[in-house]
Parts: sequence; structure tokens; C-alpha cells
Amino acid sequence: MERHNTNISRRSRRLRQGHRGSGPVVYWMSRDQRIDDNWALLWAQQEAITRQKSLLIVFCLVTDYPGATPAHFQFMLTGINDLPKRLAPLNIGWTMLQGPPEKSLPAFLHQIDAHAFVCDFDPLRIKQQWKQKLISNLNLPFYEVDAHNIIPAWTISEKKEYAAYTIRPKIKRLLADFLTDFPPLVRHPINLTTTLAEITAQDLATPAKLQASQKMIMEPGEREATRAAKQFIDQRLVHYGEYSNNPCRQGQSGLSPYLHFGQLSAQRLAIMVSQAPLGSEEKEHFLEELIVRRELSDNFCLYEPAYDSVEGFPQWAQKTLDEHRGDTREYLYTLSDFEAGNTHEALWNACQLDLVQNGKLHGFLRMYWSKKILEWTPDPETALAFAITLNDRYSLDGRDPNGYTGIAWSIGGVHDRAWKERPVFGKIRYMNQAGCRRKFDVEAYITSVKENTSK
Ligand code: FAD
Ligand code: FO1
Repeated sequence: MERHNTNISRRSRRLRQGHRGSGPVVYWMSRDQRIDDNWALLWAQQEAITRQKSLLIVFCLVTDYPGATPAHFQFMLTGINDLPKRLAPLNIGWTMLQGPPEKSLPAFLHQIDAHAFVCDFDPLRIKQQWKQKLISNLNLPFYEVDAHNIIPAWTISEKKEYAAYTIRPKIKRLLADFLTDFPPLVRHPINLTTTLAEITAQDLATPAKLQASQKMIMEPGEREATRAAKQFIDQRLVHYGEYSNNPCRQGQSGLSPYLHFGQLSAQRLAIMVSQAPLGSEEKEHFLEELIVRRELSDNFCLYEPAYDSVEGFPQWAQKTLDEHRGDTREYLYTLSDFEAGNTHEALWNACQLDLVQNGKLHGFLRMYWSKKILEWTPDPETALAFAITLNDRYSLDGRDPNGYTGIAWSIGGVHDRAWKERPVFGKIRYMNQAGCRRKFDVEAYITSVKENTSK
């Protein structure tokens, strides 16, 4: 029986049945790397208490995670390092495994005679593949809990949505039911009996390739994430509507790396924003991005297996891009040219430098940056591959459904409509510097990036 009206049971789904062992309920933490406000952990605890079992969290470190660099691992592992010391007083076990989860988890779960297995939700291909293999290789009850979205992705919609305007009413209908507060995680009443080494990231023989040499661009971890969220709400949310599209202003929240690594719960952030003592207009604008746009990205990656290839673009976009394959491109660059910020255009080069130096690029410039890659490559396939490679390699928040969807929107018209036809782009929405100049001071942006680089 739920103690609060949290809809916790409706946030989970069973992936397979199986034999329940006498050991702990195990939560495999992956996308949602936090203790607070984590529906998967709360669900696992509820299951463990009902079944009178102990509770254990396991994280599988995958050192060759696609697209990830030492800077990303450093941010992730520093955040993860704080978790075991917070779990000890809660009587919840912690351990880490190294290697592909479908290989490392089955033997481990067998060894501890796990009672049930719970994972968090992720629509990306690699996660779906890991889970499919685990479904085949395990013989114990296996559940999935969407701890990332406010409304579970499979509940909002059972199909790929056409655009924001088709998913928005579905979200609106369900939001009040799911945007509830979180019940507390309690000190777990049943002790772990299995003797387990409490492995932390430092104990793993992490290869030297994971040691980042640069200074971290922002402080990782749950505590820092909450502090940054509070600071944004107290000081900058009021200007979000006015400044969020201006790269010269610090108008956006800057919270995407915390959300990407699950160090901050989007639901907690939505609750904090809803309760802020501000007018509804500022809040609505931000919540539209945080809820509708973000959950739309998960919907796209969940229901479009080709979310990172041209086959995932809508039919009209594939057709129009095909019709313009033969168009002359005025400039053509290689991946190395783009990567080094070596194009003819100062604004694009500044965007690239900003991305490389700071691990992030302003949301408005991300659109411009990727559309120019379409304009300056021989075909849409190359453009898409280059944009994904660079975004995943350099963005701290990359390797995320929001990234694949944002790039597919910019280059392939996903969730957008047809616009006036023009060379190369066909009917894909075009952007140019004149549009940028109407939004912000382009020269000031370029100068600020250069100044930051020379420091
Ligand atoms: P804020 O404006 O403060 O928004 C708060 C949160 O709302 C964001 O952190 C994010 O979770 C969500 N959000 C905001 N805008 C969008 C959007 N358009 N789509 C989906 N969710 C949104 N986002 C990523 O998280 N990772 C990426 O790799 C990524 N790559 C992108 C690439 C391109 C080409 C484009 C056009 C967009 C991309 N986005 C990506 C979406 C968006 O630009 C970023 O989420 C946002 O700029 C992150 O900064 P912020 O946290 O300060 O955003
Ligand atoms: N998830 C894991 O379960 N294990 C990892 O070792 C791991 C590394 C990693 C590195 C960079 C990065 O951006 C993500 C990483 N993730 C890892 C996955 C992440 O938690 C997210 O689930 C997805 O990237 C976004 O959905």
C-alpha cells in the first residue's frame, strides 16, 4: 500500500518474471545517479520492505561508453563518489562492477542470490541492448522504473509523437497525477547479510584514459546540483523568458549536465520552480522546456530506433533533403576542420571553441551550429554524423536523448514543419547570421569566447 499518493507503482513495469532468491533486492543505477528523489531507488526500497529483504545498489562502470571522454567520466565518477557515504546510514548497500553490464551483472546477481532486480529507464540503444541481453540471461524478476521523466515515457504515449503540440496535451492530462512530491527514503529495516566489499570508483582499476587532466568546468554531484538549481530559481528564473535565447546573457539554467547524469531530478526541479514566488509566465516558459521538450526527446528516442540516422527523419524531410543532394555547397569542411574551429566564419568558430573550452554551447547557438554543419558538408548523412560526434565528444550534457533529438530537429526537421524551399536545406528550417544578429550581439559573443580562451 502506498503511504503517499505518489503513483509509485505506476512508474514501474515488469520486464520479466523469474525465481526470487534469498538475497537483496538490487537496484542497478545507471541513468539516475542520485540518492534523493530517485523513483527507481524508492520503488526498490518499497519492494524490499514488502518482501522483507535487504537493499543493494550496483553501478556498472563501462569505460568505453560510446562517445564519452575523460572529462565526462571525471564529472560522473566524482558525483558517484559521494553516494556510498550517504547510503551507509540508510543501511543500503553499494557496490560497483566494471565491464559491460550484460556480462558483469548475471554472475554477480547469481553470487548474491538476488531476490529481484530493478533498473532505471533510458531510451538509448546501448541501454536497450544491455537490458534485452539481461532479460535473456537472468532468471529473476526484473523491473524498470522511469526515474528520469516526470510521467513515465511509456505512459505519456505508446507511439512516436509528431511534435510538441501533439505530446503537450497528453502531458497536461497526466501531469497533476505524476508531479507529486517524493516520499522519504527511510533507513532500510533489513540488514544485508551477504558480505560485500563496498567498492567505490577509486577501488576500480580505472584505466589512465579516464583520468581527465583539465579542470572541471562545473562542480559535479547531487549537493552541487541542488545548490545550482536553487541559485538559478532565486536569481535568474525571473529573466528566463527574456534572456534564455540570448547567448550573451546567462539566461539559461545551465543545469543540463546535472540532469543528464541524473545528479538532479527533473521532477524535483519542476516542483522547486512551481513553488517559486514568481508569476506563472516565467515559470511556464521554463517548465515547457524542462517537461514538454525534454520528455518529447525521450519519446523520440524510445519509439524511433533510427534516432541518430537520416532514416529517423520524417518522410517530408528525407524527400526534400534528397532532392537537394546535388546542390552546390559553397564551403565544404572535414571533421577535423570543424573540430578545430577552422571554418571561414568567425561566429561558427567561436561556437566550436566555446563548446570545446567550456563543455557547453548555448541552446540557441546549438541550432545555428548544427544547421551550418548541414550547409558545409557533402550530404545530410555526413552532417548528422559530424554533429553527433562533436556534440557527444565535447558537450558535458551530450550522449543524451535531448542531443540526438536536438540535432535531428536542426538537420532533419524532426518535430518541426516544412519551411520555404532553398538550396541545400530544401524545406528544412534555415538559420543565418542575420537572424543571430536580431537575437544577440554577435561580435560581443565572439569577443567573449576569445577572451575566455586566452585566459
Ligand atoms: P535551460 O534552458 O535552462 O532548460 C532547462 C532544461 O530543460 C534543460 O537542461 C533540458 O533538460 C530541458 N531542455 C531545454 N531545452 C530543451 C530542448 N530544446 N530539448 C529538450 N530538452 C530541453 N540538451 C541536452 O541536454 N544535451 C544535449 O546534448 C543537447 N544537444 C542539443 C543539440 C542541438 C543541436 C540542439 C538544438 C539542442 C540540444 N539540446 C541538448 C537541447 C537544449 O539546447 C539543451 O537542453 C539546453 O541548452 C541545456 O542548457 P540548460 O540546462 O541551461 O537549459
Ligand atoms: N552509464 C552506466 O551505467 N555506466 C557508465 O559507465 C556510464 C558512463 C557514461 C559516460 C558518459 C555519459 O554521458 C553517460 C554515461 N552513462 C553510463 C550513461 C548515462 O548515465 C545515461 O544513461 C545516458 O548517457 C543518457 O541517457
